Amino acid sequence: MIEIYNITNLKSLDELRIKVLGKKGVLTNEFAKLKDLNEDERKKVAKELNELRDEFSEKLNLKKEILEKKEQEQLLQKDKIDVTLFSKKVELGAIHPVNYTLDRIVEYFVNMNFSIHTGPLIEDDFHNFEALNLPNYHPARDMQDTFYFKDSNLLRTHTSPVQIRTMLKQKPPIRMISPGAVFRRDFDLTHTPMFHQVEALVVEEGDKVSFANLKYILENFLTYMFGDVKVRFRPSFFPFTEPSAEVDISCIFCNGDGCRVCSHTGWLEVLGCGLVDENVFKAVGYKNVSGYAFGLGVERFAMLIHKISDLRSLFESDLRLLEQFK
Ligand code: 2NL
Repeated sequence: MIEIYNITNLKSLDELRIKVLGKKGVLTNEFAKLKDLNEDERKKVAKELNELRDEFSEKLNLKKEILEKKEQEQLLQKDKIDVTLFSKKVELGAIHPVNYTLDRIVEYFVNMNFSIHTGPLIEDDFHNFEALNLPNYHPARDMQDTFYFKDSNLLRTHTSPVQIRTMLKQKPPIRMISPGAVFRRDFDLTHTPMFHQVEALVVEEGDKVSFANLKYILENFLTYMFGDVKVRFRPSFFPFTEPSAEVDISCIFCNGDGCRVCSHTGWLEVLGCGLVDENVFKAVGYKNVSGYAFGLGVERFAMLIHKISDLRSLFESDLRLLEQFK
């Protein structure tokens, strides 16, 4: 009985229980000896033993309750948290404005049921120039504008080769965009040797695709990107489209009144577009089809959307710029 008082944990208490009441326990042993006694003695001893057992069990259960309570308290103490403590500061990252803009552009076209295609950054003359109706003597092929490797390979100057590759692999209808990095030998206030482009291409059999389709999707897209702006189409020229147009939006800085950003014209040029030139379809073996295409610079869109004045700040990984986009 005394032993119970000294026990400090549940495991030892259970060991004591087995030692006394278990199969080979001391008390169990005494009960077994009863059968060797005569009737009178047996009654007397059995009564004593029963009392002893009941008392022991009672004390045991009482101690068990106390120990269980104690262990639970210890556990709670161990897991205790101080809710008034200051938590460690978690540094939040920010999405780069170019990525944010690219995500929004892609989101629009995915919603419009365009599929996304990507392709190699290192291209050959056929996919980057020849198939796009850029003949050998075209100035865009100049070493001045294009990064060439020792062989005839080059860094793609636009993402159009991705559309060429897709048209060579698939038959119309085609409804795709090709986002990605492009490279040009240009480095000044408004040009970086690497920038990002998104081009779109829609091709259908027959004469289903018209300039009206192109105009609709671009007006809708530009409103999605820039809000309530006016959109205008100016006749232009690209070797891979005919007719071609450049697209302006009313200046988002001065609302079309004229300011430094829009060179006091009230308009900002945002992309180039047109109906796909017959020669491009010829180069990929398409006959009796119609289609539209357009291309835009992601950095330029990002600068307009976020009102960033210096293109180079998009490439400097300066945290002071990025922290503004958390
Ligand atoms: C611009 C103009 C443009 C295209 C890209 C294209 C692609 C194929 C066929 C025909 Cl496969 N056209 N792409 C068409 C018109 C304009 O980009 O100013 N980009 C920044």
